[in-house]
Formats: sequence, structure tokens, C-alpha cells
Amino acid sequence: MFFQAPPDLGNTFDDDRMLRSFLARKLPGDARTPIESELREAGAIAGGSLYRRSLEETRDEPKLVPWDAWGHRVDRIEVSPLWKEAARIAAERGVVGSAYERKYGEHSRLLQFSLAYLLEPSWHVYSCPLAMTDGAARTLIASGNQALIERAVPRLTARDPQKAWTSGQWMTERTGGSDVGISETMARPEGERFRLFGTKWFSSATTAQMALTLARPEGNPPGGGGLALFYLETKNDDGSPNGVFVNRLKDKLGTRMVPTAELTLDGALATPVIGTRDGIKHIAPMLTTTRTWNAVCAVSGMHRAIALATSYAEKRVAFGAPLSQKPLHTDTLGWLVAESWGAFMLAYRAIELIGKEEARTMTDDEQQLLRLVVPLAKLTTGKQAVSVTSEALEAFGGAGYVEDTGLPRMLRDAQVLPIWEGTTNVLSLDILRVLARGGSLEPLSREVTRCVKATRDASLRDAAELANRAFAHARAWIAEHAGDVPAVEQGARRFALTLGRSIELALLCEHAQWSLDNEKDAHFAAAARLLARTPIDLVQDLTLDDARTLAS
Ligand code: MFK
Repeated sequence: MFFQAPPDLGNTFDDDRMLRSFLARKLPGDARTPIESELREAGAIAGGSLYRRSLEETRDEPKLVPWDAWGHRVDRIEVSPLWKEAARIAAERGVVGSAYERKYGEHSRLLQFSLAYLLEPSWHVYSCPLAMTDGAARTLIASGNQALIERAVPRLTARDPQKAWTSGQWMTERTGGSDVGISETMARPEGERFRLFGTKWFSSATTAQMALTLARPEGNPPGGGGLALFYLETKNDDGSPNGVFVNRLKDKLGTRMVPTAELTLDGALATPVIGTRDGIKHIAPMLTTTRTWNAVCAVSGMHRAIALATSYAEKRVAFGAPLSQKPLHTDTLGWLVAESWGAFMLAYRAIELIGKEEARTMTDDEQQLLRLVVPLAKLTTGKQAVSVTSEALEAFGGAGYVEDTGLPRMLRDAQVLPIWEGTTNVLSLDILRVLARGGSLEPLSREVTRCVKATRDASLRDAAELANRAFAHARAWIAEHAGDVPAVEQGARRFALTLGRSIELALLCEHAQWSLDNEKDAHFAAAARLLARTPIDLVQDLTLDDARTLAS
């Protein structure tokens, strides 16, 4: 009787050609050895014990316990054993903390995000609370509020699991997750602090000890400028709720191990983080951080899905040979690899820039670049994650559709990536806002030019030039339509995706050239050539009235 062998994983660091090559290129010798050693340990866990547990422990979805046995309101959320283990691993390995220890200067973020990248696909989206925790630490530090920094940052970045805190990021209300400026939560002054009253409609990973949230101090004007950024702790010192009540947990398509709650704030005592206005502006470091996490998790999910599909192709025999020997099957997988490596380049460019900003080695040009690269990385990789994961599942045939293979979960978890932290359209509009407020495409343009110039190998010239042409087309389109706001808004997604995809291709060409020169490895050049044959330039020169007609 035949039984199919399942796919398996080895050390996910050792098996990741892209990550290893990128780090070899970017890390100085003295940092490379210790960083690789930490990542190899994480890769062993991610491909071994944690991966096996993630396949086995699929039933322990979070539960809300509103009352204790004696009738006290406790609103306790019980998470899975795997999440508890993830919390321990994350703290001990510094999946947030290592970024703040800055042991490797501007390269510290490469270590920290690579840890997240390796562990994410094996811990049921525990990256969600970590992303917000990282974002909260960064936001508090940027605020300069010394009292809050001293109170919270050591806990948010702690290596000791007993001391480590996570943070929530409560922005979304019933009025909407995109147009945050119309939020209804009110803040009533009480001494130097405020009591918050309102509802938060999506609060992710609601087990956090603290949260950063937005509310409108009484008397403030409507709109985003009238919101203030607040810090609150979810429990009082005696463990009772600090005016934060969990109405219910959301029943979601994916990220089902993440407790996502609807909350009522009924007099939650909160401290303004920085002034009593401009909350959206002050929470922006959170957005930069969590959107980068989103991109990193998108790439890591793609790599995991492809790694499993590649392993399966070795084991699965059909029509007389393993799938790995079938030209059509390997063609399909090859395109997926190219897509995911392009995504990797853009996500890791964001990481590099954040590391430089924090180590204060960043130029003004790079500062402007960061403001554009983060939303571009988030929106471009989010879309890629869904399509690549879907295709990778198809590579398993029916097994990819069966729950206890663990495969369908990957697609469901990928589907959140273009949604939370700003949808593709909202982030496309964010790019337009940056440009409308005096930002420029010049830093991106210089990035593409640098990559194209660095790409000397004849086999890569067409790909590099295509990246250049696509980018130039997007740039010409936005210049041509500058005065026509509806036309620019209508084309914003195609414009942003063209920027994102052309930069991915340019960065991949640059890396491919480096790898040819230094590693004699032709894989990245092959990936760049393949990526160049996918749709890179999505800009449409005509205003598409037909689309409006169909949607009305
Ligand atoms: C797997 C790991 C992933 C982690 C997941 C964690 C769980 C996720 C849970 C969530 O999904 S939380 C909800 C996430 N919500 C969003 O991301 C909000 C989406 N909406 C937007 O991003 C809108 O564009 C925005 C709310 C910002 C629009 O509001 P406004 O009031 O129209 O903002 P405006 O006027 O554009 O910006 C106000 C100020 O903030 C401006 O500064 P100035 O006043 O000095 O000009 C902006 O420049 C600044 N700003 C806005 N966005 C910024 C920013 N600055 C830097 N970076 C940004 N991204």
C-alpha cells in the first residue's frame, strides 16, 4: 500500500540561499560569524521542534474568560501552549530586544528581523504581538517621554520571559481602520492623565500588558490632528482591568491563534505620550515598524511555502518520476522563487534603512528613501505573499487543500498581510501623500540608477534596463497627471506596485551581480531574469473610465 511521504524541513537558515547570500554581502566579518550562529540556532528550531509543534497544535485557539469563578470581571484571554513557548523563545533570543541592544550597530536590525523571518512561519503568527511591541518601543523612544521610556522600554525589549511585556496598537474603531481621523474614542482629563471612553474594533494580540492608542481629548477639533497618542497599561496593579473590557474575540479567516478582540474602554486611565494632538503623526514610528514586520513576514511565509513545495516535489512521484524532475512543475516553482527573492530584496532594504536610522548613520537621502520604501515594501510583498502562497499550495494538489497538512493555514495567514497595517490601496494613497507634501521620487530614482549601474553582466542587462524603464514610466506618469487628482488616485495602486516591483527587480539585479562576482552563484541572476518576465510595469497611460463604469 502506498503512503505519501510528507514534505519536511531542515535547518531553515542553512537552507535559505537568499538570506545567507544577502548577509554574506552586507555583514562585516566580525559581525557575520556571531549573527550567523544565532540565526543557525533559530533555523534549527524553526525547521525542527517548533515546526512540528505548529503542525500538531492546531486546535488550541484563544479563548476569552470574562469572569472568574467568584464573579469578578477578569477578561482573561487564554492562548495556546505554542504561543506561550513562542513568547519564551522570542524574549530569550531577542526577537525584539536585539534591535535595541545595538550590539552590531546599524546591522543589529539585520539580526533581529532575520530572527523574526526564520521563526515566523513556525509560531502561528506570534510575530503579530512582537511587531507591535517593537513598534511601541520605537514610538516611545521617538517621543522622548523619559518617564514612559523608563517604565516600558526595558520591559518591551527584555530578554527575561518573566519580565517581558508585549504591546498592543489600538487604532481601528467601528468608524474604520483606514480613516483613523474619524475615531470616536474620547479622552477626559483627570489630573495629568486622562480617562478614555470608546470602542476599539480590532485590537490584535489582546494579551498585551500595555497599548498605544489614539483618543480625542475633550474640546479637541475633529480629524486626525485632534487625536492624541496615549499610553495605557491594560491591568491595574492588583490585576483588575484598567477600564479595558473585552467584548468578544473575532472569528477570522486566518491568524486564528492570534487573539483579536473588540474592546470597550470605559474610563481606562491613560497617559499622553507626547502632547495632546497630532496622534497619527506621533504613532508613525509604530507604523514604520509594523509595516516592515509585515513585509518581513510576507517574505518568510513565501519562503516557507516554497521550501515545503520544493521538498514535496522531491518526494512526490507522478507519471513515472518525482515532480522535481518534471519540467512544468519546476518551471512553476522557479517563478515562485524569483517572485519571493524580489520581495526579499525590498523588505531587507527597509530593514537596512531602519538599522541605519537607529544607528544614526543615515543620510538625508536615505531618510526620504525610508519613508517611501516601507509602504512600498508592505504593499508589494503583501500581494506577492497571497499569490505565491496560493500557487505553492496548488503544487501539492489536493493535499494543499487539506487542513491537517498544515498547508491551508499558510494561505489564510497570508491573506491578512495586504489588509492589516493599511490595505494596498491605503498605502498606495500614502505614497501619493508623501509626494504631495513635498516628498520626491528622486531617492528612489537614485536607488534604481545605482542598481542598474552596478549590474554589468550581459545576461542581466535586459532585466536591469527593464527595471529602469518601468520605474521611469511610473515617474513620467505621475508627473504628467500631477494636476488631475481623480486620475492619479485611480491609478495609485498600479503606480505604487510599479515602483515596488521595479525596485525589487533592480535590487535583485544588483545582488545577482554581486553573487556572480563573489560567490560564483548564478541562482540570483536566473531569478532576476525570471522576475523581469513577470508584469513589472503596471502603469496604464489612459484613464480607465471603463473601470469606473463597471464598479458603479
Ligand atoms: C505579521 C506582522 C504584522 C504586524 C501586525 C500587527 C497587527 C496589526 C493590527 C492593525 O492592523 S492596527 C491598524 C493599522 N492601521 C493603519 O495602518 C492605518 C491605515 N491608515 C493610514 O495609514 C492612513 O493613511 C492614515 C490613518 C495615516 C491617514 O490619516 P490622516 O489623518 O489623513 O493622516 P495624514 O494627514 O496623512 O498624516 C498625519 C500626519 O502623520 C502627517 O504629518 P504632518 O502633520 O507633519 O504633515 C503625516 O506626514 C504623518 N504620517 C502619516 N502616516 C505616516 C506619517 N508619517 C510617517 N509615516 C507614516 N506612515
